[in-house]
Amino acid sequence: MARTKESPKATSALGPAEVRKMYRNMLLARTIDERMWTLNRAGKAPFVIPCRGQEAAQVGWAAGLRPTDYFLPYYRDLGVMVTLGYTARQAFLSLLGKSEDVTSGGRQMPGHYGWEERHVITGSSPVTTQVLHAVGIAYASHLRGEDTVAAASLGEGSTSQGDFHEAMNWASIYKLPVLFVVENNGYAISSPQSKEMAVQDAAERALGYGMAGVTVDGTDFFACYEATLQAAERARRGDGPTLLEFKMYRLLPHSSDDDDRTYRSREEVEAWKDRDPILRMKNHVLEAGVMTAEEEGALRSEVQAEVDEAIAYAETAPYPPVEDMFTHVYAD
Ligand SMILES: Cc1ncc(C[n+]2csc(CCOP(=O)(O)OP(=O)(O)O)c2C)c(N)n1
Ligand SMILES: [Mg+2]
Repeated sequence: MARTKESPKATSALGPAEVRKMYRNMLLARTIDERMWTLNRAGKAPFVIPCRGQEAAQVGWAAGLRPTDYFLPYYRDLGVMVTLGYTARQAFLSLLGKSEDVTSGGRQMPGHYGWEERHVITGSSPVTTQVLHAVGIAYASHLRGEDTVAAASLGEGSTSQGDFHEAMNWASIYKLPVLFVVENNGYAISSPQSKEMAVQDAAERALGYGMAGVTVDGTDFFACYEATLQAAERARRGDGPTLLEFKMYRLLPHSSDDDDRTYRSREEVEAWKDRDPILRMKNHVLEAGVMTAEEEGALRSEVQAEVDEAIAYAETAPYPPVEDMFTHVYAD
């Protein structure tokens, strides 16, 4: 029933090559995100749900798990997908609804991630349904005696849904290997946290269910990664689920259809840019000598080139054939 606040750590078991890889994942997610926004503003992509500001937590929690585990990400989790091997090409094929899209063959809305090969379970548009699915998957793993963890992520606003409480209750009673990953970005569209819950930290909700809850600086990759490793270890030992709360800030509007100027000041948004996770990780890799400034610049160019190529590929890729419209919709 531990509840702790973990301080950011700059050290971890990761070697320099792995840290570089994690930074690359964060940069790739950010660069894809930026270009998706541009495509939307140019009228080429109908809907974008940005991840900007949440990359440290997303890459951190995905990297803290194993490929054999089960992933139930939510719509903002591009960083999770990139860490699982999702390429820039795949991201833009999905955004533009092309037939090669691995998440659904161009059927799902953008941000509704699914990838059978990597154990990513497709999500529904009603928020929080994925946490119940994670508990069911963990229960099945437990019955089969498998050593796997199911991790579901959600926003802090979604922790006020009934589904979340039913899922935590059941998972804790049966000590199931589940991680409830809360990406707390301070808002549920226009509602600030103070109008979503009467507690300071969403992790406090774990106490009522007799399970572990930790609050972590979600802008610090290392803190997120380490906290996930610890929670996964607890789950695999049979010591039950953990509610991981990563605190961060959504640097962009909720979606490409939202105007955040109506509910938050520009000063507030600007102030959070000092804790931009990409900036923090960049400072770390330079200060720790993981990369030189030249190498860091070259990495950025490499990622930009990958994204340019991916957009060109996805724009010319074919749409699904019309005769596929009802596949998977009705039983034959
Ligand atoms: C059950 C349900 N209610 C409302 C919505 C509309 N909706 C979509 S996202 C969202 C905000 C969720 O906020 P939060 O959980 O904090 O995640 P964030 O978008 O901030 O990452 C809402 C209300 C929905 N999709 N499903
Ligand atoms: Mg939120």
